[in-house]
Amino acid sequence: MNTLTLAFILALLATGTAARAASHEHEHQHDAATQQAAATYVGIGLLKAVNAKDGKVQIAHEPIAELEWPSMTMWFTLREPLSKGLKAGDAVRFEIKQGEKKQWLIEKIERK
Ligand SMILES: [Cu+2]
Repeated sequence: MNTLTLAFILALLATGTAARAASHEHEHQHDAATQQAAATYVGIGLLKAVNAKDGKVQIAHEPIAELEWPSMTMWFTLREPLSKGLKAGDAVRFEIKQGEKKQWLIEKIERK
């Protein structure tokens, strides 16, 4: 990848992230606080890709303050197969827990 391509991708990411963070900020903070005791964290994001074969989804998520995570795009492992109603491009709300191997598991995911 050359420098110009990289700069273009970074600019795209920054634009999308700022818009999403602004629109959902309040609801996100409220949800996260109520889930903290069970060590389950709530995230809001955009479903980017689905790998049904390996049971994984890629999500561009907003910051998750309790985990000190900035907004980013990453893969998560699904605890259960994804509901057929969900597809790439959907805005989602999800709950995650860290598994025994330190991997992040999605306990629950639904269209937002
Ligand atoms: Cu992340």
